[in-house]
Amino acid sequence: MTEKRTDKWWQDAVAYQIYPKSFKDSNGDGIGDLNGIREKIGYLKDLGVDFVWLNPVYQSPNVDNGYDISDYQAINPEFGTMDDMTQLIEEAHANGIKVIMDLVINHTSDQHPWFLEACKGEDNPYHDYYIWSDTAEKPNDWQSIFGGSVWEYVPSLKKNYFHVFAKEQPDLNWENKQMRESIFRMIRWWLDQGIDGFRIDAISHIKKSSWETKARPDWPHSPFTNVKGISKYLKELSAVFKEYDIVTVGEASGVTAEEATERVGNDGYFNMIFEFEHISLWQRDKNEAVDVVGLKRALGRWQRALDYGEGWNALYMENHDVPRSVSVFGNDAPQYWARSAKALATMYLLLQGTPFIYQGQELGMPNMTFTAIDQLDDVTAKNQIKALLGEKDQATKTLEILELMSSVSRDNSRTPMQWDWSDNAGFSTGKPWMAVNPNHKTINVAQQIKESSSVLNYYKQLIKLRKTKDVLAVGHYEDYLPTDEHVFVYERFLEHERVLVIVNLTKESAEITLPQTVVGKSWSLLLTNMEEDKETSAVTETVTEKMTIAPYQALVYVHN
Ligand code: TEU
Ligand code: CA
Repeated sequence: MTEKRTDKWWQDAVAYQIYPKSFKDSNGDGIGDLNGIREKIGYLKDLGVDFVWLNPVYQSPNVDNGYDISDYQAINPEFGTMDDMTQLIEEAHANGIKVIMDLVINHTSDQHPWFLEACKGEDNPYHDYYIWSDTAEKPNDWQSIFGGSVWEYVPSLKKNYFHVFAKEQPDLNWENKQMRESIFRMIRWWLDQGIDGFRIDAISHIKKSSWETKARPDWPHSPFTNVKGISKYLKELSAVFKEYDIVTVGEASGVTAEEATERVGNDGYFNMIFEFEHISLWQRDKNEAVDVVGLKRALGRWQRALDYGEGWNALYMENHDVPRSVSVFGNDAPQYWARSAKALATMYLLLQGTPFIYQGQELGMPNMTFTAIDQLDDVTAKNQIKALLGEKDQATKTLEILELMSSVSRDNSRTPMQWDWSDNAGFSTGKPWMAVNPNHKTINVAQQIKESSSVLNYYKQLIKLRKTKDVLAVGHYEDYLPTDEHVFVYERFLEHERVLVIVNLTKESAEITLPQTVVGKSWSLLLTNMEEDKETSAVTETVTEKMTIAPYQALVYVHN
């Protein structure tokens, strides 16, 4: 009699993010495509996910892998056709999987017809679809997120246009009503194709400050991130969304937990947002130890802020913009690789919110070891490499750059999905557009399906657990031991149901002392990532006041 405690399907759902270019190639050209995704619907169903988010598949010159759109209402031929898209939606739906798409509306490609028109002259009706300086002079020294000035000069117009990202990604002018109407028409058109919602790209940046505003010293992007007045546009956008029964997830960099309810509360603009606090804790250097206290503080703050119906969290540890979580937050050394991948999964998949799994994360795919500069593809990696190569002599510099890129580049998460042991990891019969990680010989889907204790099978267990226990879907959140530097301890509770999660996020074994509110209850072990050690004393079947938690050990207990 598991009566669902929520009427919102997406609160009970698990999402899976697909980076189409690297997921599955169906026709041997080395590029993943829509028909490749169709081939893998069975895999997704078996994993237990309820909806997929596709990174952009629209027409694009691919300066930023599809985030530079030249036609919103066309599929990039390298991914297939509109018919393939329709088929994909139909087949996914037939298998109980919904499909959401990426909505990139802060900017277009510089090859979009609107921008080509805009450059023809000030009288052109599309000129004001973009943002221009009054004169040849750059209005300020704001720095773009991808490096360099936000301004790019157009000689024929003797003016500059504004871009938050690459110069090939001119920002749309949200102050212009016609522009907004064009975007809203496009949104409705896609929703009428039967998709189930959107992940909304870079939405924090659609409003810009007045040109004389100074960037905050600690935050160069402050003049164009969550600027006062943005609500007007978010409200209009959400009114369009509300015409449909869909799910919306905003990519909300810079939004704090305190501000979140305005975005995702009952009258919010989105159903959920991707916050950046926890993920920003370590993008810099992999040698930096994980700040467990900081991670707990960030995640706990978001859990509490949106609990009790205040809003809803989107939970994630990876996406196409960040290196692999097992290498950054976990530990990809052989003895800890699988265990730490499972520890991270336990830690975030049982929080309150809708979990997003990024392709390959469910295998514990680690970062890539790049061995040649031309293996790197990402526009930001290339910019960074160009700047670094300028400095020292080439040979020594190259090695340093490769080492750096192997830990920080967005390309780490964009290597092809590892389906099997074969040469191209079962991703393609042709030459993959991007180097396959050599570790696919041991880390791949085929292998992990066979092994009962694999990371993949552990993910399946966690997903199943979320689905069978109401307390994990909608229960409240409470954490303990906030200052403990190794272990994350939290509880989910709903009326009489209680689940206790204990995860050591470090490579040191840790002693913890649990509070009486926890110890006073009787608990039994529901799940652990050290199943194989159950016979030994490493895993305790019940909760005691003093516990020793092994490196990267995860324990999930249920109150009897
Ligand atoms: O990323 C957006 C992004 O990186 C910023 O929103 C973020 O604000 C910044 O890191 C904080 O300073 C999205 C896509 O996910 C990414 O792949 C694209 O490259 C980018 O937008 C441009 O479309
Ligand atoms: Ca292909």
